[in-house]
Amino acid sequence: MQTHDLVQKDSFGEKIFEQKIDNEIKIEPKDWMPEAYRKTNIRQVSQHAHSEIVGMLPEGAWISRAPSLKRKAILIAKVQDEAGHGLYLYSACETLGITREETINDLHSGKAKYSSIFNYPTKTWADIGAIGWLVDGAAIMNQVMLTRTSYGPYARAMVRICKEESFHQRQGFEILLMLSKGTDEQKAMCQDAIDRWWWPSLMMFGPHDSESTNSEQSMKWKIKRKTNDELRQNFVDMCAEQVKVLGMKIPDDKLKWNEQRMHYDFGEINWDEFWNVVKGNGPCNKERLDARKKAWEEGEWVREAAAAFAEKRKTKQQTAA
Ligand code: BYC
Repeated sequence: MQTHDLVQKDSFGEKIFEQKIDNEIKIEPKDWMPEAYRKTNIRQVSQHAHSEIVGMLPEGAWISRAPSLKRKAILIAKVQDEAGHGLYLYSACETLGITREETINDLHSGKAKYSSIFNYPTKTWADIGAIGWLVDGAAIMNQVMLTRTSYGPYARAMVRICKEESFHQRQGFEILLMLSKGTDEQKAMCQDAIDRWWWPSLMMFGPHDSESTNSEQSMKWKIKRKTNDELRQNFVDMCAEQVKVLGMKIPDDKLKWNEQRMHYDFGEINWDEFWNVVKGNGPCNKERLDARKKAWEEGEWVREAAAAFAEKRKTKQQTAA
């Protein structure tokens, strides 16, 4: 094929791509798509998958210390759900032409990011409640818009994930509600967890729109449907009301209802802390990555056994046919 044929084919493909984006038709794996669109999706979907898998660690640490059998069973189910989310997302990512191994290598080498939130420690049982209420709450706020993202496999994965995240958020809120009605010590534990998780949860939405390098293009391509600041504001508005039910306080002196804006005003995030964590220097970054690398190495024999079994089954089926 001549170079000009390729250019013509690309410009035809681009026209169809743009029409689909304009008309809210999903882009599917075999459709033509601009290379930068593919790369942006690989970046976002793989980082999202890594976040789900790394996100199992802070809560996983409390499975053996859950205060009752019922709490243990719920927490195990929740952590397993996160593993499932990671798997749907790694699979969605593979449809963009990258292998699972490549994405995982990028996580282990530090090339790919994962959500800053999972680099904080879980110090008490109340942290499990705060993660459910605030972290899963922030995640849903972001992910509901992603059910309408323009890349089909990502959008479809998000539908199921959102249903599960909604259960996660409620179970977290219920843990805090129980503690908030408990002894003075339990109430203090509840407030302490909210104090430590509030600001990192606001950081989950990413930098201000003015500092967000990817937002403008991702909004044009309808990968993102709302900006980082819009979603963060929606989250603050929601939590500022929910915290009243708990009888607890959000650790922000500037949090105040603004009648004109019809939104809550709130204080400034410590962006130095955010970027420090994103660059790998948060309280648990090293611990989290070491845990993931160890799990990958220790799981090698399982992957090899599964591949050998699949090969054996294929040969058997071919021989039978
Ligand atoms: N942490 O241009 P921007 C869960 C990076 S897990 C680390 O605004 P974008 C759960 C960003 O990647 C849910 N890095 O980026 C699991 C970019 O760097 P690169 C996780 C961050 O992509 C277990 C740079 O900063 N959710 O639910 O347009 C238990 C500039 O940012 C962060 C998702 O992953 C951060 N917080 O917007 C419980 C949702 N923020 O990549 C719960 C999917 C920004 O150019 N992702 N950066 O090197 C997204 O919606 C978007 O990627 C973001 C950022 C809103 C996060």
